[in-house]
Order: sequence, then C-alpha cells, then structure tokens
Amino acid sequence: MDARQLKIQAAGAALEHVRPGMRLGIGTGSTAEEFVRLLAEKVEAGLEIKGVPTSERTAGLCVELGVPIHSLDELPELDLTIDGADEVDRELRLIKGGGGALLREKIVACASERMVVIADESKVVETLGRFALPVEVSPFGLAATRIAVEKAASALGLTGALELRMDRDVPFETDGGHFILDASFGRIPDAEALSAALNSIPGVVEHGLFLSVACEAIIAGPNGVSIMK
Ligand code: ABF
Repeated sequence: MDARQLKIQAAGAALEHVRPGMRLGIGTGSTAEEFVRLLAEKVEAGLEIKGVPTSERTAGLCVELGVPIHSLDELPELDLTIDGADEVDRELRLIKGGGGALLREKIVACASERMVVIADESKVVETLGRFALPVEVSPFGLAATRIAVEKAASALGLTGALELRMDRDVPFETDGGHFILDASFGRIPDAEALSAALNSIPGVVEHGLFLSVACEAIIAGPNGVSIMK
C-alpha cells in the first residue's frame, strides 16, 4: 500500500468522529487534504458541518470542494479538530509545522474540545526530534531570536543547526507573516522543558511542539488502522 493510501485510510477513520452540526477545525498538509476530500463527499451527500481551516491553503481546498468554512472569530469554540502531524510519540506529544501552518494549527486545536491526529505509521516515534522542530519567529529581531533559541536549547543539552526556512531565494513566510527556524536538535528527551523555554523568548511566536493537545491519534499502517489514546 502506498503512502497516499495510508493517508486516505487514516482520514477515512477520522470521518467517523464527525457528527452533523459539528464545528470542525480542519488541518493542513497532505493527510489533512485527504480528510478534506472525504469530508467534501459527505457534505455533498448532505452532511452539515461548519469548518474552520487552519491555513489559507486548506481554506482554498475547502472552497474548491464545497466544504463550508468560517473564520475562528465567527466560531471561536470548536467541537473537534482533525489534523496531521510530522511526529507523534506514545504520549500523543506531537511535532507539527512542517507545512508551515503551526501557529494557526495550534490556535485552532486549542480552541477545540478534542483534537484528533491522522497520520501514517512512519510518523510514530519513541522520542520526538527526528523531524526538525519548526519554530515560528518574528522577522523583527531574527538574529537576536536565533541566538536566544540556541542558548535556551543548549541550556537543556540540545545543540544542532537552526535553519531559516526558505522559499526559493527568500525566507518562507507563514500565513501570519512570520518566519520559521527549523531546529535540528535531534532527540528531545524533555519536550515540556523545551516548550516552556521557547515560550519564554519574546521573538518566538510559537513552536511546533504540541503537548497535551491531541486526545487521540489515528495511525494507518499496512495492516490497517490503529488508535493511540
Ligand atoms: C500539518 O501538516 C502539519 O503540522 C504537519 O507539518 C504536516 C503533516 O503533513 P503531511 O500530512 O503532509 O505529512 O498537519
């Protein structure tokens, strides 16, 4: 079974959580896009939901496929968010942000009663950190923020390259107009400590550690779908 089929399986299983009338946070990335496609079929068949997309990219796909969307200001309390992840550990800690939408993804997930992750089994890790941690930063003071992130990480025994994410020749800009530093720290044994340290740096807008946010992960592998809670 190819990677896309696994994403479709996880997305299909997530549809079972969706009930008529739900206010639904809709994630970003290729797995979330498969979810949008399947959701659109249900909507076309008469399912009524109100979607809140986590990125302009997802908003565009929803509009294209006829999934009704609203802003988070219109619907500030959501029932459920379905989103992908770059990594998930056995405690449902996540790294997100490979797609560059981590700030809106975190705001939407935290405005939701429940957040369910959809992923293929390649995303499951024993310890977070194989995937470079995206850190969304203010363009103002980039150099100072980079140094502060390096110092905070090094105080926790984490070293490694911080790379400014690029989009061809210019820095990649998030939907909020921020930049992203991808931090290749390697294994992150204490994600809570790193999260707290990054949160205390003024130039850090948000980071891709999602801790105590997800309540369930739907993981698709060659032998079917398994649930982590
Ligand atoms: C979003 O999409 C992200 O937070 C994560 O970076 C990414 C996962 O993408 P994919 O499903 O394409 O692997 O959910």
